[in-house]
Amino acid sequence: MKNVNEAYELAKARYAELGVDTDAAIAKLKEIPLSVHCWQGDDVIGFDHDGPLTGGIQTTGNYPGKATTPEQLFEDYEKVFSLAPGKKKLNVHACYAIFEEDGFVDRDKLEPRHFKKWVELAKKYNTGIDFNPTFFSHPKIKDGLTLSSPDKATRDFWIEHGKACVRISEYFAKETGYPCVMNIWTGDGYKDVPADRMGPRMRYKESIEAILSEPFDPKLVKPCVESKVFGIGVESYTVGSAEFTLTYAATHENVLPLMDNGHYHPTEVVSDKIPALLCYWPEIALHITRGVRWDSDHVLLFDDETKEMAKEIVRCDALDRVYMALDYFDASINRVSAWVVGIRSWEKALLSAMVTPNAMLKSLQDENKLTELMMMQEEMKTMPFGAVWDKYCEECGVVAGPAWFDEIKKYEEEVQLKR
Ligand code: RNT
Ligand code: ZN
Repeated sequence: MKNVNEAYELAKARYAELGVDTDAAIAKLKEIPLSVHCWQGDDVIGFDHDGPLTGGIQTTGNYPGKATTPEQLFEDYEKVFSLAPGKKKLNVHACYAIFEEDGFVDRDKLEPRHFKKWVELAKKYNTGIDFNPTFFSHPKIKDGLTLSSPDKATRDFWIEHGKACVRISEYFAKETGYPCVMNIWTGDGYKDVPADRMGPRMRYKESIEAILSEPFDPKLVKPCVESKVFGIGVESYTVGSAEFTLTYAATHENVLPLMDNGHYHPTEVVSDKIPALLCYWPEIALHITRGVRWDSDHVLLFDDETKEMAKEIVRCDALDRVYMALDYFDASINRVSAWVVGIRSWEKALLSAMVTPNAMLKSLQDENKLTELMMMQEEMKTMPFGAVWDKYCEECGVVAGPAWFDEIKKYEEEVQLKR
């Protein structure tokens, strides 16, 4: 892009007037890892089954060119990494196990060797891997339930899956040198009014305890529990509700709460929950998504709530205490472009938060100068942020401005549409 440096120098001077060091912000953001979900590439299907996506989550759309093999997914992932700036980590679901000559094993028997290729990809990018046991899209889900099922054999199968994932998570951490955030989410629940709400929760609690009785080094493996308010076909009752998971994490050593911002009632905002949890938790985890009217997992955009979440992480000085992961899936548009737009949106949100004069705004609040605070917050919205963003992209070696989409068009024509 033309004039990136000239525009940046002007912008830098404007920000300097407010006491903001844009060079420092750019340098810092380059070091902040963002966990990039592999499941945007193939509509949350994976490689271990032929069946549909189940468990209360859904993708909509059938844009051509979906990755259906590990090779294709890796190819797409690499394209994404070349078009989105910043330090990325891989985020893999257990259903993305890669079975080679020695063949298929079920989820309770998964071993590190089934993820060897993922480790090779991570090493290529000198990064780590986050991991997720997959408690959906599988015949052993009985009547919509996994870890909370009244059937012991069903629970045991899924507990064994969880334990296998703890071992794989530790393998990832040891191989890559980066801790592995291992997130437990199940879609367990009921479509209609249940007769017993506590029973499934007690069983869920015991099952998670059984999974995490598998020995692990808490410096290497960071287990999380993710809450949810409802799912498709599971509207009346969700076993892993917000209160359940937050209390589980609070009462069990070495377990973190994970908030997905699609998983609350529509007027609740995770931007307000982040600083609440940071008052108590040394570390928390996030799934960053965009819900449109429900937990629709639309592609993340640089919108107001996205910016507000990033602002909270930055102004609480918590960039090293919050594990940030993307979690959305759109099958109605080019999937690689969807991936890139979401990553770029979160990186923009973080950079924009980092060039906000947070200390000055805080002191206006503390001095009760609320008229001036409102005015300043509005003025900030028209600062020349775009010039700082373009500079960040160029420094990261990715295309600034919309020209990155030329690459998508080329890739779609030459690779995706030939699949
Ligand atoms: C579902 C949860 C969960 C999944 C992924 C695929 O509502 O958000 O995190 O999206 O595990
Ligand atoms: Zn999620």
